Amino acid sequence: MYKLLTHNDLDGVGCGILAKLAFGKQVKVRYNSVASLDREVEWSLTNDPKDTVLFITDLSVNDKNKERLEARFQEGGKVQLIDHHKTALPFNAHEWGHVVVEDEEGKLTSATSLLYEYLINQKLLSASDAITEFVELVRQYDTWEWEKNDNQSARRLNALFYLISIEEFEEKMISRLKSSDHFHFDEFENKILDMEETKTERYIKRKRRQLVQAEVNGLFAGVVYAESYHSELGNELGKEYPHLDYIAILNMGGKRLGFRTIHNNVDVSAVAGHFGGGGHVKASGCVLTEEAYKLFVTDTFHLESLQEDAKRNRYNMKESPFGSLYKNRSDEVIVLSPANNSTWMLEVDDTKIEQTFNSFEEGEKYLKRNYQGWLIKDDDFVRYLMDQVKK
Ligand SMILES: [Mn+2]
Repeated sequence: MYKLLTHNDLDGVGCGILAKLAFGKQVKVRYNSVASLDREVEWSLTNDPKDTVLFITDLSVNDKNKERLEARFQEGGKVQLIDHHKTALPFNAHEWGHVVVEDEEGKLTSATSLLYEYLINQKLLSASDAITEFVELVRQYDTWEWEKNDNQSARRLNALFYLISIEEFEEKMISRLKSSDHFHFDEFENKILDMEETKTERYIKRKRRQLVQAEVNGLFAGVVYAESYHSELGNELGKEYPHLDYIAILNMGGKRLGFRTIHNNVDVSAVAGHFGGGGHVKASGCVLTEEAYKLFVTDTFHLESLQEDAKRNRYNMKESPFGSLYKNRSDEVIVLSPANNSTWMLEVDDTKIEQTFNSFEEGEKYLKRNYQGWLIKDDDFVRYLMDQVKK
C-alpha cells in the first residue's frame, strides 16, 4: 500500500495525480493545508500498516514528526519526503529527504516536477508527452515562471483548479493524461475559463479605484480590501503603481493581511515577519494583529483613493520635453520636466522644488510618493494651457 500526503494547492495536487497514475488504486492520497499536515503524518504513522510506503510532498513536517519518520526509516520502513522549498533543505540530512530548489541547469523546481523525475527514475511511471507537458505547466505556475514567459496555459490550469473541486480536477486530469498525446483543455473548460477571466478583470478594475497609499515603517504601501484574486491583484496594482514598495491586501473576513511586491529590492516576507507572519520574498501574509490593524486599517480608513494616470493621452505624455502635467486631490498642479540634458525637476503650483532627479521615473516616484499626483487627461491639460495663456 502507498500513501501520499501532499499540499492542497495545484503543485500538491499535481503530485497526487502523478501518484495515482503510477500506483492506481494502490495509493491513498490526502490533501493538506500547511497547518493540517503534521496531524495527518502522525495519524498515518500511528494507524496505517507499518509496511505502507509513505510519501510526503510539497510540505515539510515539524521536529516531532521528523523524529518519528526517522525512527520509522531506521526500523526499515519506507518513507520519502520530496519538496522544493528552501526552508525544507535541512531534510536532505536524512536519507528519506529529497529537497531540491533548483536543478542542475538552474531551473526552479516544483514538488510535481521532482516527484515526476523520482517516479521515472524508480521505474514506477513511464514518461509521456502529455504528462511532461502537464508537469511543466504546474512547475511554471508554482515558480511564477509563467509570468516571465507569459505562459497563459499555466495560469489557466491554476484557474481551472480553483473553479472545480479537487476530486473533479484529479479525475479529469488523470483520464486526460492517460489517453491524450498532448495536454489540452476541453471546450467546456475553455468556456468557463474565459468567463472567469472577464469576471476577474472587472473585479480588478474596481479594486484599482479603491487603493489608498500609506507610508508604513519606512516603506510605501498600497492598501486595498479584497477577499479573492490576491496574486492577480498584487501583480496588477503593483504594475499600475510602481512607486509603491508593495501592495497590502486586507481580508477582513479571514482577519488576514497579504503582501505582494513586483520589486526585486523589496522583501515582503520581512514585512510580514514584522507582524508575526511570513512567506516568500514577493508574496507573504500575516494575521491581522492589533498593530497591523491600526497601521493598515485605522490609520488609512479616512484616506482618499489614488487616481490612475490618464492612459489615452496624445499631448500630455510622460517624459515629454515640455513637461508632464499632474494634479492631486488638493488641486495642486505638478509639472515634471527636464531641467537640463541629464536631470529632471518638479514644480508644484509654479514653485520649483529644490531636489532634482536623475531620471523621469525617479522624479515621478517622488511626485507620487509626496504629492499623490496623477497624469491629467488631455482635455484638462488643454484647459490648463489656455488658462495659462489668459494669465
Ligand atoms: Mn510547491
